[in-house]
Amino acid sequence: MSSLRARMHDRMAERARSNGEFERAIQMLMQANRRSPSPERERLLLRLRNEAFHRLPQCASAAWPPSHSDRFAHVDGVPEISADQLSADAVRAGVFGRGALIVRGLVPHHDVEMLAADVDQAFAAYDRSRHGKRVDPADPWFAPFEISGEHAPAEHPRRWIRAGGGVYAAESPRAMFHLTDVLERAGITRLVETYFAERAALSVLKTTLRIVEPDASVGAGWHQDGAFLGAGVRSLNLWVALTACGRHAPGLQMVPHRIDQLVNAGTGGAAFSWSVDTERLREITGGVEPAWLEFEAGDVVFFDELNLHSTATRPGMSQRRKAIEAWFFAASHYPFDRVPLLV
Ligand SMILES: O=C(O)CCC(=O)C(=O)O
Repeated sequence: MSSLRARMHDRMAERARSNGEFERAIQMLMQANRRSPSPERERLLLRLRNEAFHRLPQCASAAWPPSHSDRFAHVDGVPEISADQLSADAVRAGVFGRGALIVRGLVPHHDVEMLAADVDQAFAAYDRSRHGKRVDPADPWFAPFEISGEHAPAEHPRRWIRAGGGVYAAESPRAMFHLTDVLERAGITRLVETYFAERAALSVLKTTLRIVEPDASVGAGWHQDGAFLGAGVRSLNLWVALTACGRHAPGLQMVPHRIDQLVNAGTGGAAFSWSVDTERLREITGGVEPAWLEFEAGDVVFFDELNLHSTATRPGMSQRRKAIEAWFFAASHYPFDRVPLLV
């Protein structure tokens, strides 16, 4: 019965696609896949999301930075709210007023369990591949997302990402299907559009499944993601903890105030061209200790390309941490080399 219904939705998707109705085709395929998951359909969904982005009608972008309340002005550290207090204004007030906003318990327990298991599957499938070349075409957990055209990178960065404890979510079609489904069901996709006041896209080359080992040093540099993305983008990262972290497993550290521009990176003793050394960090924070964040599975933190943060490890940690960073961009200011997927 469910595969009959799925086939009906597949046919409706095919018709919508041939009429140029990409977004309807995506909705039909999502419905079909909820009933009867298929690796081919999950790969098709990724291609359609990319095509649908390029067919969006041009529309005026909203005034930026957006206006917001100052509800967190007197909070110490990174402000936090519970899931039932979440609104686009709260995210704007957190991100533009204080650099970030933590939302406790936003992703329901069963979705967290599913996404955490997806991360393991995606890493295992990637590691079974030959450096990113798929060995099993029927494997839903790893399928290279090949990028062609003027924005194609000279070398696909997936190996570098894997070495740093990441696998691109879009290279794990089943995980990406689950992620987009969770975001839609939890109302996060709609919230992000309200935040930008326009359509939003996730990025193939930024949205990452992460496993951080207790003694991780890779990726531990203080950085703003704008150092990779360039100036002038409109981004929002939804960082989701899939396991408890900050005490026994690596969490995040953050500068708990808004920084309005890209700071000079790669200076002094900085380990990377994109990272900031502790001396520069002290100048930026005025000597105030950055916030050390602790999360339970299902907690999230929203921040953008100007937030200065670092993976947080300390001696004696004994557990690994799983997380997803899901980078959204406003359609009108998309950094095209990051490869868009309409949500
Ligand atoms: O998960 C981490 O430890 C690093 C996350 C990060 O740097 C980011 O989301 O930009």
